[in-house]
Amino acid sequence: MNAPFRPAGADASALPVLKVLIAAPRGFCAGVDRAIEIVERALEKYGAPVYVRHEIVHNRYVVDGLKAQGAIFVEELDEVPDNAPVVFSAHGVPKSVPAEADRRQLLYVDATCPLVSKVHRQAERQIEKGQHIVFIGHAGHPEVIGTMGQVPGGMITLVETIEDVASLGFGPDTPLSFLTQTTLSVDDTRDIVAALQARYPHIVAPRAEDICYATSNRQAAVKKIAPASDLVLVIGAPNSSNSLRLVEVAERLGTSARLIQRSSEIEPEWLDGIGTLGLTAGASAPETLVREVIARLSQWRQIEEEPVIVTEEQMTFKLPRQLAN
Ligand code: 2E6
Ligand code: F3S
Repeated sequence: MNAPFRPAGADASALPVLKVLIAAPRGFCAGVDRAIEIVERALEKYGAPVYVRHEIVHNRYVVDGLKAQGAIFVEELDEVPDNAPVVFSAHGVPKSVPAEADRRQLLYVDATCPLVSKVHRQAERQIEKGQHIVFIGHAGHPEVIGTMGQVPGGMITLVETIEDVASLGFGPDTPLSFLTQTTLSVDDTRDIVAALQARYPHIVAPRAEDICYATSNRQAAVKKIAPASDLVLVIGAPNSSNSLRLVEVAERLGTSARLIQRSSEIEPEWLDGIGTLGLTAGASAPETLVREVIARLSQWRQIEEEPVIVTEEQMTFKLPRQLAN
């Protein structure tokens, strides 16, 4: 049965109720806020065009907004002309990238999230101490490429799963440490770390958890809304690691979940038989897209929004010196 449709201005109370459990925290984290502000300030200070190496954050709406202001997005530095400023994305870059920028005397600004940079510094320290690093992350993700590129090849080994841990070939005397990507599943990572510690009891853990506060808070909020929801919608991009993890969290609790980039993807049939909908947004998805989803849902249903707050976030990060005031 197709959901009734409400033309603009018609009486919403005639429509069936849809309770929307809206997760908090959701959406932008401090690292994303900072990265976007870096591009905007670079445009103000240097004028357009400003080049950005990789999507500044994994969100098309954000990227299109910055393109409209004069940003040009590229994947590699060889696409940046010699006299143009370039910003490195929030996900971080291998050491070879600033080295190449220095060699070419490019003006660059690094928008790597400070919590990713912290992992980079830990990697350097662990290598200085003579430890081989086992890095837990998703192959091919730009943050993984960036973090693995902080240390010489052959000194860091990627594992994605417990099965990867079982096939590691280190002897019992190899000095080992581990680090992780910032946007992993909290639950999967706990299991992978346990498998590593079981095989290599001497492996050195990071000083503090590498999974960032925003990732773990957004997962905790989905754990709260999913059991009470008939369907969870996650606003985020298919290449956004932290957003994909939110879909997984809901599904593992037995609730169907869909990743959407924009409200226009929502089909009215998705609401058939749905009384309670969970709604959240990945760390790179702006709040305006959440409001857009609520507006679309209200074409078919009388929306009763209920915020579900697991914690309040206060984190902010300073801008790089080049762009601070
Ligand atoms: C940088 C590091 C972590 O795919 P991922 O979740 O890493 O990235 P975005 O851009 O979706 O989220 C923000 C971010 C930036 N997270
Ligand atoms: Fe940084 Fe975590 Fe956001 S690593 S960019 S605070 S998702």
